[in-house]
Amino acid sequence: RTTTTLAPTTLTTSTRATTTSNSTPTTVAPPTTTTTPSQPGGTCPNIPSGLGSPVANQLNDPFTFHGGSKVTSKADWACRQAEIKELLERYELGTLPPKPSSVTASFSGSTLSITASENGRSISFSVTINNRPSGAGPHPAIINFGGFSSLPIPAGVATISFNNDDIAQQQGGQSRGRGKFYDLYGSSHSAGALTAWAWGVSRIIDALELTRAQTNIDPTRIGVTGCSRNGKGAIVAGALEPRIALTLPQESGAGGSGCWRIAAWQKSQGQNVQDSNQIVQENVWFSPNFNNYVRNVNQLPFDHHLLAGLIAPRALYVMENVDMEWLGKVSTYGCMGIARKQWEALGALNSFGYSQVGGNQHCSFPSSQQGSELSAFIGKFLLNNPNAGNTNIFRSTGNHNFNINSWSPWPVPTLN
Ligand code: MCU
Repeated sequence: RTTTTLAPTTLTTSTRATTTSNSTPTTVAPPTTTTTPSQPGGTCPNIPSGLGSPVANQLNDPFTFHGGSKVTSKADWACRQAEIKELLERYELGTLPPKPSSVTASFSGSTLSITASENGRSISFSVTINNRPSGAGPHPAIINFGGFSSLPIPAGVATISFNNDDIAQQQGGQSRGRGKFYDLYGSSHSAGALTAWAWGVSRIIDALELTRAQTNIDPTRIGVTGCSRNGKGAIVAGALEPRIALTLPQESGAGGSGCWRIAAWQKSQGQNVQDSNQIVQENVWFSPNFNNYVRNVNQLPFDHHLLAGLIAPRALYVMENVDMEWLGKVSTYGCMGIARKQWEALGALNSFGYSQVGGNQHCSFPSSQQGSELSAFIGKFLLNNPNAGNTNIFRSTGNHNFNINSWSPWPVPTLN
C-alpha cells in the first residue's frame, strides 16, 4: 500500500503507479488539505477539504462554489475557475507546476529549441514551426499534438509540431513517470501525461514570447489541436493554459470532451463505452490519485463539463464522431451540451462549438465540419476576421436519448 500527502500545491510523497492493462490500479490516500486559489485581486472563498456531497444523475453545478456559496459575477467566475482547476489537479490530473525558474529559447531554420530549468535540473526539447506565412505578421499558429493533424489549416496560420510523447510517454502502464517532464520534476511527480503535456504547451508559448522577433509568430493568437488521445491533450492544455486563444480537440472522447458520469450511465445501458475504470488501466493520462475515484465518479466535485469551463469565455470548438460508441458519443454530446451553459452565463455563446458528425474514419476530418464551422473558428479567433461566420454551434447528426436539462437542473445566472 502506498500513501500520498498533498501539501497545498506540492506532492510531498508518492510512489510510481503500477497499473498495467490487467491489474487493479494502485490507490493512494486522498488529500485532506484546504487551499485558497491564488486569484490576483479577487476575494476567493477557501476550498474546503474533502469531496463534498456526491452528485448523481446530474453534473456538478458550475455556479456554486465547493463550499456552497453562489457564483454571481465574472469576478466570482474567475475564483470558481481557480477552484475547479485546483480540484481537477487534486483528484484527477495531478499538480501542474508553475513556470520553471528559467526558460530559454532559440529559433533556427524552422526549429524552436526550448530549455527549462528548475532546482538544478534542466531539460531541453524542440518543436518545428511549419508553413510560416510570408507577409508582415506577426502571424497566428496552431500547436499540433503528435505533430500531425487532419484539420485543414488555412494559409495565414503556421503550424507547430509538438512531440508530446517526448514530454510524457503514453505507452501503457509502464510509461508512468517517463519523459522529459519527469526528468525535470522527478518520476514520482503526481502529474499524469495530460498535465505534463499542458506544461509543455505552456513552455512553447513562453518560448514564442521570447523569440517573437525571430519567429514572427503572435503568442496571443495560438490554437491547439490533437486527435483522440492527443485530443484529450488538446482540451486539457486549453483548460490549463489561459494564453491559448482557440482550443480544437478532435474526437477526444472519454477523458476529453466526455463526462465520467455520463459514460458510466451509457455503460449501465449496455453500451461499449470507455469509462473511468478502464481508462486508468489502459494508460497514464491521469494522476495516480485518480485511481481512488474511478469506481465511484459520483463523488467527484467536478466532471469534464467543468474542465471545459476552464476555457470559458475563450474559444472552444469540439469535433466528435457519432459512429464511435467507445468514445462516448452520448457522453460527449451531453457533457458539452451542459458545458455550453458556462459560455451562456458569460454572454459568450459565440465562442463555443460542439459538432458531432459521422461517416468519417476516426481522426480523419469530415468536410461537413470545414466551411461553416472550423474555418469560422480559425478565421474569427486566429485570423482576426470578425466576419468569418457563425461560431455559435451545437449540433449532432445522432439522435441521442439524453436530456441535457435534467442532467443540469441548476439555474444559469447572467454573470457581469
Ligand atoms: C479516443 O482516444 C483513445 C481512447 O481513449 C483509447 O481507449 C483508444 O485505445 O485509443 C484512442 C486513440 O487515441 O486512438 C488513436
